[in-house]
Amino acid sequence: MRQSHQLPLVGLLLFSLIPSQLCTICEVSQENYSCLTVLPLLNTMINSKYTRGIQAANVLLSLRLIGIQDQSLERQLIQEVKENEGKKGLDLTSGQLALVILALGACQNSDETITYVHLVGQLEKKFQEEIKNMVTHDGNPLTSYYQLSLDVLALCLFKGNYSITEVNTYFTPENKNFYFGGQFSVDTGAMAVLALTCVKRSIINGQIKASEMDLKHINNYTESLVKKILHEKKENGLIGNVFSTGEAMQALSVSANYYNLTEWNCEQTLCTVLKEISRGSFHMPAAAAQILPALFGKTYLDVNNGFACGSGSFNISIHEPVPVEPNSSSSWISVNYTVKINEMYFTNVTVKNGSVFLDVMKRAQQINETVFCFTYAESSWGPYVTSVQGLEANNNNRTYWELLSEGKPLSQGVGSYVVHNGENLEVRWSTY
Ligand code: CBY
Repeated sequence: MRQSHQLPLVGLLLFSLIPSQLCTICEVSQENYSCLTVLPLLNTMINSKYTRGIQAANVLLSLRLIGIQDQSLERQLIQEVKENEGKKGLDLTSGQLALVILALGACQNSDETITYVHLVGQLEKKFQEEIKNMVTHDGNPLTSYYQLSLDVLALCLFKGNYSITEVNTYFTPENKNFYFGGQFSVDTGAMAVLALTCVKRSIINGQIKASEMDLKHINNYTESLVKKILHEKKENGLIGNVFSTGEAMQALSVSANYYNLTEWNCEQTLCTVLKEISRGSFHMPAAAAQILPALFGKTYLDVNNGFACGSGSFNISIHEPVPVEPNSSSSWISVNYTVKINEMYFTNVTVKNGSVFLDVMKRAQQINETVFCFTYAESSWGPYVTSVQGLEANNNNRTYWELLSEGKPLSQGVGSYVVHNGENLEVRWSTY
C-alpha cells in the first residue's frame, strides 16, 4: 500500500534521469532501465479509474507479458467475466472477449488455461456474428476490424475454430474496414498483421490445414499491410500517431522479413516514445497498456510462449487511487462550440482553465438542452460520445460523432482533450 504513494514521485525523479543511451537499443532492458521508464506507466495502468471491470483485460495482458503479477486485478477480471456469464449470454463485444481470453491465458501453464476453454467457444460464436453482420450490412462488422483481428488472434493462439477461407475473404488490405474516412488505421492494420502472422505460423507448423494458395494470400496480405503501416511512419519515428505506435512496433517486430531493415529505424521510434512517456502522453491506462509490451520487445504473439513471457521478477499490488490534484488556478476561459449535422448549432461557453472537451459539452447542454443534449458511454479510452441531439452513432451505417478543433480531427477523446482559450471546437455528424 505504502508503495503506491511513492510511485509517482519515484517515477518522476527517476524519469528526469533517463540516460540518452536508452535509445541505442530497441528495447528497454529489464535489468537496467525498466524502472525508469515503466514506473509512470504502471502507476497509470494500475491506479486509474478506467482499469475497472472488463477494461482491466488490456492492462492485465500487458502486465503478464512483461512478467508482472497483479492478483487483485486478476481476481477483479475473473469476477467480471463470471458476472457477465450470469447474464443471458456474454454481454461483451467480440474484441473485449478476445482480450479477456488473451489476458487470462497469457503466460499461464496449460492447466490454468483449461479453465477458460469455454470462453474460446463463446468467442467462436461472436466472431461468426461479426461475419454475419458484414453479410447483412454492406460489409460492416458489429464492431470494428481492430476487434475482428483480436478475435482471430485469440482463436488462433488458444486453438479455437476459425476458417482460413473467411480470414482470406475478409482480411484483404483493400477492405474498407482498414480505413476511417479514407485514412489507413495503423492500429487496425497492426492488429491484423499480428493475427495473420499467428495464422501463418499455425499453417506452417501444421496446427491448421490450408492450401498453398491460402498461405500465399496470407503472405501477400501481411506484406501489403506492413507496407501501409510503414507508409504512416512520421519523421520523428512515430507510426500513425503516438497511440498507434506501440502496436505498430509489435506488428513490425513479427514481420521483419516483409520489409527491408533500412525502412524502419526502431531505435528512433523507441526514443520518441520514451520522450512521449515523459511528457505524460500515456496517462490513460489503455494507452499505457498498448505501449508497454513493445518497450520490452514483447508482442501479443508471445502470450502462449512460456519462454518469451517476462521473467516475473516484479510482484506488485498497488490499488490506491492517485488523488486528482484540484485545479489550483481558478481562472476561466471561453471557447466556441459547434454541433454540426447539416446545420450548424453554435454557442460560446465559459469553462474553468484546464477543462476537457466533455466539460464544454456539459456546459453547452446546460445552456440549451434541446440543441446540445448528448449521451456518452465509458470505454477503455474514456468517454465515447454516442449521441447528440438524440442522433445516435451506428456501426451498421458507419456513422459517428467526430471531434474536431479548428476544423481538424482530434487524436484524443472528450475525456482527455484539454481545451484552450478562444478555441473553436466542433462535434460533427460524420461517416467513417
Ligand atoms: N477497440 C476498438 O474497437 C477501437 C479500435 C480503434 C481502431 C482504436 C481507435 C484503436 C486502439 N488502439 O484501440 C478505433 N479507434 C475505432 C474502431 C473507432 C471507431 C469506433 C466505432 C467502431 N466501428 O468500433 C470510430 C467511430 C471510427 C472511432 N474510433 C472514433 C473515434 C473518435 C471518437 C469520438 C467520440 N464520438 O467520442 C476519436 C476521438 C477521433 C475523432 N477525432 O473524432 C477517436 N476515435 C480516437 C481519437 C481514437 C484514439 C484514442 C486516443 C486517445 N488518447 O484517446 C485511438 C487509440 C482509438 C481508440 N480512437 Co477511435 C486511435 C488512435 O489515435 N491511435 C476494441 C476494444 C476491445 O479495445
